[in-house]
Amino acid sequence: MTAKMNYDFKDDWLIEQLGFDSRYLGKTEAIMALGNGYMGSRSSEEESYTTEKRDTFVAGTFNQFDENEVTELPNVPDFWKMEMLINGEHLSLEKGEVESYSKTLNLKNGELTRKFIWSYKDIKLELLFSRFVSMARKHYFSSKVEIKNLSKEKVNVQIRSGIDGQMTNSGSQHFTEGEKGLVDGKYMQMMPQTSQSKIDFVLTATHQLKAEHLSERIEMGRRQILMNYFFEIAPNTQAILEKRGSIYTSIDKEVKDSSVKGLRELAVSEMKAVEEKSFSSLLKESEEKWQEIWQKHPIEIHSEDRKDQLAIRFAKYHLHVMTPAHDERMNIGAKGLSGEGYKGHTFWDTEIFMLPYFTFTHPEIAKSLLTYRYLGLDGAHKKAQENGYIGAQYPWEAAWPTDGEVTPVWGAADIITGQATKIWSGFIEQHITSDVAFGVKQYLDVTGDRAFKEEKGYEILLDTAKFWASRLEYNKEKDYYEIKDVIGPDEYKEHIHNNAYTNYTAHWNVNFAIQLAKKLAKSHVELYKKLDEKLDLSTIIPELEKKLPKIFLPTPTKEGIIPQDDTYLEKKILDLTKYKAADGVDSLFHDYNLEQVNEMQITKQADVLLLLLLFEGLFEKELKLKNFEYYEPKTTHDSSLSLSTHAILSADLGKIEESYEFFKKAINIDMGEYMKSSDDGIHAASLGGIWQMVVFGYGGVRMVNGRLRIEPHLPSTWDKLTFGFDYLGESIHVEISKEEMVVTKKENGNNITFWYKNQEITVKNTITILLKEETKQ
Ligand code: IFM
Repeated sequence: MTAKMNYDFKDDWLIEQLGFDSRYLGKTEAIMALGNGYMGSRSSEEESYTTEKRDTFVAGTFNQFDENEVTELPNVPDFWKMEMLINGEHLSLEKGEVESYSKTLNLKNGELTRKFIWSYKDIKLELLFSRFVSMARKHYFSSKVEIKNLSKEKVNVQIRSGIDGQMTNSGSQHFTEGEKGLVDGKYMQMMPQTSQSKIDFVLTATHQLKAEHLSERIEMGRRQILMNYFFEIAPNTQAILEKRGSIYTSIDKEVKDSSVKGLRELAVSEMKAVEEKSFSSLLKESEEKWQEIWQKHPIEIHSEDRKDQLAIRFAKYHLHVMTPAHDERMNIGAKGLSGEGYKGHTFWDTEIFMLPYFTFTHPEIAKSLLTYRYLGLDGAHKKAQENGYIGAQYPWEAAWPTDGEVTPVWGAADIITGQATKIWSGFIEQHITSDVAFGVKQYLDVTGDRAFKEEKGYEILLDTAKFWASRLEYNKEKDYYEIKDVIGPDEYKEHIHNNAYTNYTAHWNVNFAIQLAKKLAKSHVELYKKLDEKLDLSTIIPELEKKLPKIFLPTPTKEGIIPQDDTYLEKKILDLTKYKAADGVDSLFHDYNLEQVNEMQITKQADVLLLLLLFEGLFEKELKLKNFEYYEPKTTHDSSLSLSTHAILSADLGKIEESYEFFKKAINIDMGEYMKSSDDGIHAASLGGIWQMVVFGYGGVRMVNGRLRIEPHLPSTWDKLTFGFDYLGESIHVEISKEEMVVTKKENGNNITFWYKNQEITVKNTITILLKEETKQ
C-alpha cells in the first residue's frame, strides 16, 4: 500500500492523505496537527505503530530533563491513542486488507477524520475516526470513533482508551508520575508534574459509549489510566465511542486556584458541562471561533492552480494553531506545537517571518508576541552580561522569557569525524538582536500603537542598540567599527567577520535608537527621563553617535556584489545543481562536512538577499538584481526560511515567473509530495513566508522607511487576488486583478495614505488604480 497526499478538492479547505503506509506517519502527524495555541497535538493514528511520533505540547510549559540538556516543551500524556481488539485481534493496518483509506484535515473547522474499511480473517469493519482540539474552549478536545460491522457474524470488541503518561521526548521523561484517580466512577485524572520547572498538570478524560452488551473495567498501570470497554457489534450495526479530554496546568493565567486540588475540581466541573454537549455541538462551537479567524481579512486567490488558495489557508490555519495568543509569556516555536524539532524554542523566525502576518492582520496577537520579547529583556541582559556586553542581547533560541539563551551546545554527529558538532548559533548568531528590534519597529509603523511604544517598544529599540554599542569592535588599522566572529543568516558560514546582514541591521538599530532618543529628549521629556534612568541613555547615546559613522558596512564590489562577509567572495564555487534537485534538505552533507562547506561559496538560506528585501529603501534595483543573480545559484535553500524571501524579492525585481516557481517550492515545503518533509514538525517560519509571498510579494504591500507602499504584481496564472490588513487602526481591503487595484477602507475612519510607484495616494473610502495607467478616485 502506498500513501500520497491529495489536495484536489472543490472547496479548497481540505487536505487529505490517500492510502496508508506506516513508513510515512510523520508527514500527516505534523501537517495535520491540531491545536488552539494553548495546546497542540500531532495527528497520530488512534492505533499504535512503532514508526509513530505521538506528541502533545502545552505552550510555555518548558522543562529541563537534566543538566546536560536544554529546556524543552515536554510531551504530555497522550489521550488520542485507542487500542482495539476485535475478536482478540489487534486492529492494525499493517495486517489484513485496507480499503478506501483517507485521512483528512478540514482547515475550516480544524476537524481531523480518518476513514477506512479493514478486513482481517473473517472480520470486516468500516471505521470512521473524528477529532478536534477546541478553538472555543482552549483546555478541551474531543474524539469519536464509529465502528460499523460489515462481517457476516457479530464481532467482540475491546477498546483500551484513557490517558497514557508513558510518553517521552525521544527518551527524555519530563514528568514525575504524580497521582492518578477516577472521580465519580467516570472521570479519569492524571496529575504529573514537570521534573525541574515543577509545573503541575491535571489531565482529565471521560468516555461515552453506545454499544450492545457493554461491560467495562478500569486499569491503572504505570503512568497510565485506561478504561477497558468490552462490547459486541452485530452485523450491519455500529458502535460509537466518544471521548472528551482536558488539560489544565499550574501556569494557566486565568485559573484562580492553581493548586492541584483546585485544578482537579475545576477540570471535573467543567467536564460535566462539556459532557452534556454532543460531539457535533462542541465541534460547532469550535468552528464558530475558527470562522472569526477566517473572516478577519480573508484571502482569495483566483489561480489556475487551486493549490495556491489552499496553501494560504493551510498557512493561516497553522499560524493560529501554533500561536499562544492567550499568554504574552509565550511565543511561537520553530516547529509550532507540531513536533519535537527545535524543542519548542523561539527564534528570529518569529519577528522576521511570522510576526508580519499578525502585525498586519491580528495586531493584538503581534502585541502579545512582542510583549514576550519585552518580558525577555531580563534574559537578554543576562546573556549580554555573560558575554561581557551591556544592554539587551537576545538569545538565539528562547523558551521561558526570562531564561536567556537556551540553544543546545552540541548537535548531530559530523559525517567525517563521527564527533558531535558544536552548535555555535547560541554564542555567535547575533543578528537576532536587531531582528527583534526590526519586528518592534514594523509593528509600531503599522499599528501606531502608542501605549506599546511608550511602555515597551521604545525600551526594546534602545536597549538593543545599547548592546551593539558594546559589541562593536574598533579596528585601528582600518579605522572602523566591525563585528567579528559571527554567524549570519547563512548558517553554513561560522566564525566569519562582518556579515553584511548583521552589520547593516546593527547599523540600522543604532541609527534608529539615536534618532529616537533625540526625539524623546525633546518632545517626551518624562518618558526620556524614565528611559535614561533605566538605560543610561546620556552615556550610551553619545557613544553610539560617535560609533555610528564608523560602523563598517560591506560595500558592493566593482561588479556590484555586496560581500556576504569578509572572505566569502574569495572562496571556491561548487556547482549545486544536483543538491538543489534532491528531495528534502541537507543532501550536500552526504558529500561534505560543515567545515568544508564553510570554505566554499555555498549559502544555506537568503542572507545578503534578505537584507536587500528588508531594507529595500537602501538599495537600487540594479544592485538587487545583480546580487540576486549572484547569490541565488549559490544558495541550497536548505533552510525553509529561504524560498519565501527569494519569491518576494524576485517578484519585486520583475522576475515574476521565477518568483512563482519559488512560491510553488515554498508552499510544497510541507504540502508537497515528499513524505518525509515534516517528520520533526511543520516549518513555522515558512508558513509565515507563505502569507508574506502572497501579500508582500504579489499584493506588493510593504513598509518602506516607515511608509506604506502597495505595488502589486500578480503571477500570470492568477486572475485576481483579494486580501486585507489593518493599518493605523483602519481596516483596509485590497482587490487586485490584471487591470486594476481597488483599495477600500471604511468611510468613517481616518484617511490613509500609501505609495504607489512614487505617487502618494490618499484613501478616504475607495480608490481604483489602473495598474497600467492612471488613478480614479
Ligand atoms: O532560525 C532558523 C535558522 O535561520 C535556520 N535553521 C533553523 C532555524 C529555526 O527555524
